Order: sequence, then structure tokens, then C-alpha cells
Amino acid sequence: MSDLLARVRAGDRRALARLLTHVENRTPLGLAAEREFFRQTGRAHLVGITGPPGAGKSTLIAALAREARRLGLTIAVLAVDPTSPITGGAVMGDRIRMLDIASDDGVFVRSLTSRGRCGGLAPSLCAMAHLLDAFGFDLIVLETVGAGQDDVEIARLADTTVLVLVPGLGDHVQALKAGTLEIADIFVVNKADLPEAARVVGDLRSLQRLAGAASPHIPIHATVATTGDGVASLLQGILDHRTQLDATGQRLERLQRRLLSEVRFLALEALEERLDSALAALPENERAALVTRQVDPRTLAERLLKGLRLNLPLGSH
Ligand SMILES: Nc1nc2c(ncn2[C@@H]2O[C@H](COP(=O)(O)OP(=O)(O)OP(=O)(O)O)[C@@H](O)[C@H]2O)c(=O)[nH]1
Ligand SMILES: [Mg+2]
Repeated sequence: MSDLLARVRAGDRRALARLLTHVENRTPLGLAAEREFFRQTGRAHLVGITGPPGAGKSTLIAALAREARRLGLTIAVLAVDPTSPITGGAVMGDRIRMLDIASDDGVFVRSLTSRGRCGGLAPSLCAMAHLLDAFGFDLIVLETVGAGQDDVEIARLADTTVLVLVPGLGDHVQALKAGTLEIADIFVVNKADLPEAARVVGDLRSLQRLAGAASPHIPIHATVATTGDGVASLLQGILDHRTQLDATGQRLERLQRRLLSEVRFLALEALEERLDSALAALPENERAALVTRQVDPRTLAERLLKGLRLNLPLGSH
């Protein structure tokens, strides 16, 4: 089995694909690989692409991959595909297969579904991204649907977070203001071939004006992912952001924050599991005591916590 690790170390892409599955499923080999390859990470630039369902994220990433190859950069994509029939969204692999880069060794694509997964999505994404980083990809792109808090957290796992908006969201730009807009380093207004696109750009501009001079200026790129219009400039924007992070020392700051949130995800997940099994094992008389008001929830919660011994191993060493 460690043969697989050796093949990955030697740059074998098929071995990489297999090892990623081990990492995703958290098999003992996957966990061992996670620990082993971590030291070799830290070179890749992580780009999070998030936005509402059907915004064209996968199409855009495929177009970005093609541009990246033109510049000689290798690129790996981790897509959390909702495989939703409503949005007309196709899985990432299909988007890539439509392009001439499908058989290019410098492009690697993996889709994850949230269905039937073990553990949370974010820790798996982090672990898989680390492996791709260690393998040597220059860019690692994470596609997530920006709908809930989880996605905001996933977006925080990137060096550069790109928020994709599209015309036809109504007052969506306003609605997004609260959570998602703050995480963006770059705005993309995709489907710029549609008539309403200029309005979305305008909305974003006025939102920025309202936010005032104190808040960071966030570049806005208009793209047509289906034709590739504006995509070269978007890639340049992403690379410029990277340069800027390096120049201001923010890259290390973000890296530390990102790794700490990874630690938090893992610890929280283990805690939750532990708590859930303690709850499941709660004797019937204690459950009944709650209902009969002999014990209050707070006291019982304290008792549960006391009972938890927190030396939790997170997989094999
Ligand atoms: N008119 C127009 N259509 C686009 C553009 N980009 C993507 N689309 C179309 O929008 C639909 C959804 O594209 P996807 O790339 O699958 O969108 P997505 O955001 O990845 O979708 P989910 O992963 O399901 O959230 C497809 O039919 C695309 O062809 C664009 O720039 N202009
Ligand atoms: Mg998609």
C-alpha cells in the first residue's frame, strides 16, 4: 500500500487520483498520507470560486484552466458539485471534457458530492487540497456553491476568494451583502452577454461606494465563461492578488488563519461525534429526569461535558 504513496511521490497521476479517494474516505492509508505529505505543502495558490447555483462557476473554471495552461501553469480543481438538475449545471469533469485541455497532464479535476460522505466537507477539501499542493500543482481551485454559512467557511480556506454573481438575481446583490460580499477578494459578474449584467456591475460599484474609502477596493471582472471573454484578465487579477498578498505579508497571515480553521474543523468534528455518542448512550432514567423536571438541560449538559475525556485521536498515526 505504501507503494501507492511512492508512486504519488514519483508524480504518477493515476496514483494521485486513487490516493485522493483514500484521503476523501479517510481510510487509514488516506490519513497516513495526509500526515506524510503535509510537510511538502505551501507552494500552491488556492483559489476559491463561489457563487449561487448555476452562476457558471464550473464553466468559468474550465475557461480559467485553459488560460492557466496558456501561461504554463498547472491547475487542479476540486469541485463540490451539487449535481442539481434545476440549475442546468453540469459536473466539473464534463465542462473540462468539452475543452481541448481534457487530456492535458497539467490539468486535474476531481468532483466531490456531499452525499454519503464521511465527516464534514471542509476537512476533506482541505486534506485533498494539501495533497494536490504537495503533488506540485501551481493553482488549486475550489468550486463551492455560495448559499450557506458552510460555503462562506469553505471560501475562507482559499488564498484568493472569487465571488461569482450573475444577472437575474433580482436584489440578490443586496441580500448577499451581509455575509458573502465580505469574503470576496475579487468579484466576477459572469454571463456578461446578458443585458442585465451592466446593472449588476453598477450595483456592486455603488455598494462599494457606500462601504466607503476605508474598506478595501475589490476589483470587478465581467466575464462570459462560455466564450472565454474576460477570463484572461480574471486570471491575471487572481495572480495580481497573489503578488499583492506576498508583498504585504498577508499570505502568511492568511495561511495561518486557514490552517487554524482547519484545526478547528477537525477538532469540532471529533467533539461533535463524541458528544453525539454520549447523548445516545444517556441512560433512560436521565432522559426521563429531564422530562419530569428533576434535572435541567444546563446541568445535564455540564454532566455530559465532564464525562467527555478529551484526548481524542483523529485517525491513525
Ligand atoms: N449566457 C451565458 N451562459 C453561461 C455563461 N457561463 C455559463 N453559462 C451557462 O450557465 C449554466 C450553468 O453553468 P455551470 O458552469 O454549470 O454553473 P455552476 O455555477 O457551476 O452551476 P452549479 O455547479 O450547479 O451551481 C450552463 O448552461 C452554462 O452553459 C455565460 O457567460 N453566459
Ligand atoms: Mg458547477
